[in-house]
Amino acid sequence: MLDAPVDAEVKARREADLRRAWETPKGWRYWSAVNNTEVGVWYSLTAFFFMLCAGVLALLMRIQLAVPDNDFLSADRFNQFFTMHGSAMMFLFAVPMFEAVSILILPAFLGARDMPFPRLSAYGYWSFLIGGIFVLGSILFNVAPSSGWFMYPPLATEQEGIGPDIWLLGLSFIEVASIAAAVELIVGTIKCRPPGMRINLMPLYAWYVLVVGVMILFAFPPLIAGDFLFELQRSMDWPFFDPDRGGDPLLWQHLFWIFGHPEVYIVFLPSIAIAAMIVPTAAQRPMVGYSWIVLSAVGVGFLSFGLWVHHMFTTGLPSLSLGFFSAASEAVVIPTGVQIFAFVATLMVGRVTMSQPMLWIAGALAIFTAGGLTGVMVAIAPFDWQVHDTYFIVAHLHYTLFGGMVFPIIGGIYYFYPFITKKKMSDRLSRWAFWLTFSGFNICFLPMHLTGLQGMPRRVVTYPEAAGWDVLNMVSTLGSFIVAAGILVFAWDLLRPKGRQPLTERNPWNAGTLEWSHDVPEEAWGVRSVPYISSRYPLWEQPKFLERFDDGKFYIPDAPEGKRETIVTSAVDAVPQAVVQVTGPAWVTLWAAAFTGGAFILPVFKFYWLSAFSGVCAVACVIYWLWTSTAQVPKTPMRDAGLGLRLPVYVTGPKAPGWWAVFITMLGDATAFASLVFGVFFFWTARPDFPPEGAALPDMMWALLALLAFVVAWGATVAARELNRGGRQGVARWCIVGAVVATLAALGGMWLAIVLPGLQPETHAFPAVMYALTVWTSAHCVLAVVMLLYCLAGSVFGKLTQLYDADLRNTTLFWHFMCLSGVITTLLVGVAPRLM
Ligand code: HEM
Ligand SMILES: [Cu+2]
Repeated sequence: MLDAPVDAEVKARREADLRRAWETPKGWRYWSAVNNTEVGVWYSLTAFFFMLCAGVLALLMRIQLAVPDNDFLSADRFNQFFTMHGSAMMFLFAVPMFEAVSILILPAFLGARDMPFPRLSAYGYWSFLIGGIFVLGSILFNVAPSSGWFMYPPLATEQEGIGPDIWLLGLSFIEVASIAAAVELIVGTIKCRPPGMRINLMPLYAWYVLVVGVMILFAFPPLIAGDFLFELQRSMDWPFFDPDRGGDPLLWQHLFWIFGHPEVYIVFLPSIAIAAMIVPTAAQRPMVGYSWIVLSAVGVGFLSFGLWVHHMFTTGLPSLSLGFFSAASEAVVIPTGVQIFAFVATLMVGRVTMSQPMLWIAGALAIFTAGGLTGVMVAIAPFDWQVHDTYFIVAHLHYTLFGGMVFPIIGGIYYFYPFITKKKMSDRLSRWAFWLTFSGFNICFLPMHLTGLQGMPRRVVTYPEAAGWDVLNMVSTLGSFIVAAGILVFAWDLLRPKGRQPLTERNPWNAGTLEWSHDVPEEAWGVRSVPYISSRYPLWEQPKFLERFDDGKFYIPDAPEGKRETIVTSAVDAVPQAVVQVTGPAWVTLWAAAFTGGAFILPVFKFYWLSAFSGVCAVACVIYWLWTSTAQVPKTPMRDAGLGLRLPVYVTGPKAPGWWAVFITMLGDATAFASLVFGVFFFWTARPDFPPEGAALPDMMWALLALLAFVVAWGATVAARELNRGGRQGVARWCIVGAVVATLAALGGMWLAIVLPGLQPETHAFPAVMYALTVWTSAHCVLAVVMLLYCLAGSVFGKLTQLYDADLRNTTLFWHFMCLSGVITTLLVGVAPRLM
């Protein structure tokens, strides 16, 4: 079948259909596009732009520090600058850049037509843009946050002005967008691989996407939970971090670093991923030690969650935990080393030819390794006591971040540029950019190790001449401008018009992985046909691959209904399961993002009602978007997928990408909740006055009634799913109504339990924590009601039927988590305080 010729007329017709289905909107409608190629490019360029902004702040700081007793910047400005520089680099550049690049190229790696939820990508992008402009823009109005990128209380809780609120709310908003993108990337890797691409044939990049996506999923929620508590303290004066009223600033440090340390690896692993694609191409041979690399990547991801305490070595922890976290911090060197050695081995056994991207990768390896070495030093607690909060740390963190992130990303851009534009970037400019950046970087940051050892603290606006740090600082400043020159050369090469430059040939680096099968840049359909994969480097190892691919001889080479479709396969073995529709262009994603932004941003200015209104509008937009896209009963249940395969066009339950998306989102959500629970146990064990002597305790009876109502609501939802599946839709609808009523009852019971006994959240951390748990779970109750009503409407209007029940199954899945957190909340509120 694969060798039979394809009729030219059929081929042309299929191509025309595909072209029509995947057409990019023209004119101003272009901005309603949702396809990964458009969104990915906007996303990457925006992240790059934010990086340049953060870089300008760095240069201004370096000017200030060039000479002693300088007054180029005021102290307050300087504080805003380093806070913004650090926060923007981490939240607006490092993480989003990875997600942006992945959205752009992952479908090509997987031979998919698009990401599974294109509108979600677009929503994530617009949220990122709005949030980023808001957070970064604050610097122009001189109101930016200024207490450092980790916002330690009490400094940040006491601070006047809206700076900390901008940080807490603006960045929470961006974190939500980051999680949305992570969900999309994880589901894409699990469910949208081409037939035959078993999990052990996945390109290494996809493995890293999976690992990093999962890390984002578990690392960001603790920070969101922390932000939530923090903002409650700032706006409502609930004293979570105030020791005078039973709070504890260390709780913030824990929550921040449970996020903050994995974050370092979230930033660094994607670069390894890029290197893992470039290295085999440069060596022209398959990667050595594929399984070892995968294992170590998973190992690093896992270990990185056990290290956070090494950022708190100076807070007076018991020496047992010092020893443990110190050892664990050293242990992470092993899996990191395995990956780097595998790369070096591949390069040694291959014949390395390619220079442009490889140069940057080599620079990255050198710089990152140097940063890793100082990391090993500061992981030893007594050494850290000496250099904590000095320029030694500034040097260390820039070596790891610059070497681990900026260099590989630039290398990756050189490598993938021809894939996106069919042009190459300039060899000559690349060399200039590299050597300027590389030498400038070392001139800037190498001396900082010394300034640090000589005692210069970080985050100081200036220093006296007598300290003797002036020469080293001047050198650093010169270096920073050399880096800037290098980055500018790179940016120029990236953005300069290349109209007259000839197109490159297809697969210019002679790579072996699937993404290079793309040929025609103007065709927006992604892949001409979804291939069958039987090797890790199909372009090297599968005979006649490109020919068959181009002729559309593999799966879904057409779009008979003019719809955008992609293939869904099973999670481990990539057995084809369905051809599903993906969503097309829409403005509603932009609106949804704008209203979500309103909900997060308006409270900064104390417009609480407007914010609530904006939140309602955001939910309305999302409902409209789902109602008009996924909630569609297909006309024909099966479709010819090519190669003699017939596949359903609708799947529900664990086969469906949507089910996975809910499951994964709920894992993240449960992690945020678990962080709040961690807070309860933290106070319980760390504070003798939790609850304080003679304090009012929540009412046990109402809490237990609420617990009961949660269980009933859960049972009714499960019953609705089963009855609907059994064809008894009428009863199923009543069950849904029952679930709604029970949820509202649970909501009421929870509030009565804390309001009736007269708990006052402003007085002490104990009632504040009880309130916080209740607020969190209440918000989920409201969401649960919305989801149930959505299902009810779907059932009434014929969008949710016996066979097409994905919405109800997803809602039930949500309810499993909801019920669990409801039960835990009511037990913690109603029962636990009596045991403390
Ligand atoms: C030319 C490039 C860069 C220069 C000259 C530079 C310079 C600086 C300076 C002067 C500080 C403040 C040090 C202090 O006062 O304590 C700083 C802090 C920081 N930088 Fe950079 N930086 C650069 C690139 C980056 C990159 C690429 C990243 C991350 C991807 C990054 C992340 C950070 C972080 C997280 C902080 C800590 C902020 C804080 O203390 O709150 N920097 N940098
Ligand atoms: Cu760390």
